[in-house]
Amino acid sequence: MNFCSIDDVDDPQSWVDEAIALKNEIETYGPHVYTGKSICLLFFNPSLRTRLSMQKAAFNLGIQSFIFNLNQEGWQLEFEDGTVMNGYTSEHIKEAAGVLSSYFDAIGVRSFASLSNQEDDYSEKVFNQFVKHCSIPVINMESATLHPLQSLADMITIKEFAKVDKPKVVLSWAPHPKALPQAVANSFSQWASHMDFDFVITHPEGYDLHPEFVKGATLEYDQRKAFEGADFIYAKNWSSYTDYGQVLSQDKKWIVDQQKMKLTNQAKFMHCLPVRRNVIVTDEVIDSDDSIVMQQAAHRVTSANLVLRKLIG
Ligand code: AN0
Ligand code: CP
Repeated sequence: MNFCSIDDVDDPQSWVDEAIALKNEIETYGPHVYTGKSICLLFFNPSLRTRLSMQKAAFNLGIQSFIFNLNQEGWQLEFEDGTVMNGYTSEHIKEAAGVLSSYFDAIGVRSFASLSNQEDDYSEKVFNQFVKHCSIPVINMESATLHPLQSLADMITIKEFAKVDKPKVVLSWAPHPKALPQAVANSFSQWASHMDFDFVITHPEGYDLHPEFVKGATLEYDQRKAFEGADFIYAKNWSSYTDYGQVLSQDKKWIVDQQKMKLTNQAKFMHCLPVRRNVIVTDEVIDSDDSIVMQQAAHRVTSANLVLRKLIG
C-alpha cells in the first residue's frame, strides 16, 4: 500500500475519525515501544512541518526515521530511461530506489512541482518513479500536484472546529510574490469534496485549478461574496495552472483581512504554513482568536501517525 493521494484511502471520513482516535490513544498511553521498523524521509525541497511531524509520528509509533536531503547530500538522480549518463546525473532512480527499499520499511518523498513543465509535473514524473521502482510503501510528502498529508490534517482540523453538520468551507486564493505550486489547493479540493461541506473556491480569473481536482466545488470569482456566511476560510496562494507556473496577479485586494472576515459566520482562519504575513493574511487575522493555524499544524502529527500506522503499523 502507498499513500500517494486520496485514491489510496478507502473511506476518507473514517480516516479522519481513526486519526483522532489514534491521537487520543497516544496521548493516553504514550509512544509505542520500538518496533524495529524504519522509514526514510527523502526531501528534494525545504520543509519544517512535514519533516518534523513525520519524525514525531514515527517516534510515537516506535519507528526509526532517517532524513535524507537528497539535493544537498545525495547524488544527482537520473529519471530518464536509456540515457547515456555522462552529464551531471550520477545515479539512476532504479538503483537509488532499489537500495532504499532494501534498507527501509517505507519511504516518504517530497518533490515539488518544477512549475516549468506542466506535462512532467501533472504526470508526477519524479514522484511516480519512486512508486514504480521502490518495493516498499511510498508516502507523498508533497509531490508536484498533491499534498495529502496536509489535506488529511486539514480535514481533521475542520472536524474538530466545525460548529454545524455541513460547514461552509472556502478555499481562497491570496497573493504571493513568488510562483507556488497548486499541490496544496488541488489536494485540499479533492479531500473537501469527499466531506460533507458546502465547498466554495474563490480566486481571480486565470487561476482555475485542474478540473479533475475541483469536482463538486462551487467556483465564485467574487471573493467577498464567497466569504459570506463561511465557517472556515482556508487561504493559499498558487500560481496559474492554465498559464502554467505564472504569477498573473499580485493584487493586494485578495489579502485576507479583518474586514472580509466580518462577512463570514465568525469563520476560523486556516493556512497550511509557511505563510507570508501581511501578504496572504494580515497580522490582525492570523493573530486573532479565530485563527487555527497552530492547531492545524499540530494535526500534521495526527495525520502522519495514522498514515504511518496504516502503511507500516
Ligand atoms: C509550498 C507550496 O506552496 O506548495 C509548500 C507548502 C506546504 N510553499 C512554499 O513554497 C512557500
Ligand atoms: N505545510 C507544510 O507542508 O509545511 P512544510 O513545507 O514546512 O513541511
